[in-house]
Amino acid sequence: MSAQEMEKLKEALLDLNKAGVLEVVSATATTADLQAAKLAVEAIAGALQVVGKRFQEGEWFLDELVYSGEIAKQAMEKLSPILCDETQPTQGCVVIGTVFGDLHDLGKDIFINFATSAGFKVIDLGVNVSVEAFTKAVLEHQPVALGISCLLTPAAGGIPQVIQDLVEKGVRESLKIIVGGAALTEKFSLEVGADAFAPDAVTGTDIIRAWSEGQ
Ligand code: B1M
Repeated sequence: MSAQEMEKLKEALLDLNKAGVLEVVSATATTADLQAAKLAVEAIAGALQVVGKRFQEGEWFLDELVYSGEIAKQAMEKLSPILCDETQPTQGCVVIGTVFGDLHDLGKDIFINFATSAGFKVIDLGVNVSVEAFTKAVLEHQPVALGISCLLTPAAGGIPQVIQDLVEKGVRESLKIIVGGAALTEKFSLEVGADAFAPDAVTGTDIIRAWSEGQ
């Protein structure tokens, strides 16, 4: 995908031009080129940064926020099969979900695609995941790592609650915990007891790969 095509994709999303976005990603998907798909994801994520800024500054309202999210989700669904190469040898299991109170899933799903491509079996708990559901999945699947995504500052307090529950159930020491998402910082993540903060899906995948390999 050329810089021009990336710009076209970004502009189409910022114009809320769903047909234009899907046209570019469909063309990318037919090439089955992993690098091009990654660049398309980068363009979509870049556009969503601008959406967030427009929303924050009162230039755009909830309608636009919702619709841009829907377009991005449909675009990601087209790119997902390329990003999600399941032919790699297995690296173990990871359980992933978005914290309770938070419905954002685009970043989590990108991380899942990358982790799956790196050979992990991913148990996706979805969004708005309760403390009990996180703990139940950890007990059931005994993953190498638990991943928690969080984009809403008011929901971030749910993360230490999950970690505390794992401590109380005696399973905290048996797994690593990675957190990511726009509402979090490395400082907060480590303070609440996570083992790592991932600023992006690629870094997150590198971290869980290192854990899986015993580093
Ligand atoms: Co909302 N939203 N939203 N939103 N939304 C944000 C997050 C916000 C920053 C916008 C803003 O005001 N600037 C703001 C949160 C402010 C805050 O608390 N800090 C906000 C708000 C306020 C809200 C509502 C409250 C709006 C309202 O109703 N008044 C509401 C909340 C609903 C709820 O969750 N209870 C709401 C709703 C929505 C939509 C549903 C409309 C839609 C989500 C669609 C969806 O996800 N299916 C939406 C969208 C699209 C956004 C923005 C514009 C884009 C988010 C996104 O998908 N980014 C966002 C603005 C922003 O983020 N700057 C915003 C692209 C994505 C690829 O990035 O998720 O950061 P990200 O993921 C990255 C990394 O962070 C990392 O990897 C990804 C790829 O590299 N990563 C991980 C993420 N999770 C990871 C987990 C890992 C590892 C890496 O390990 C486990």
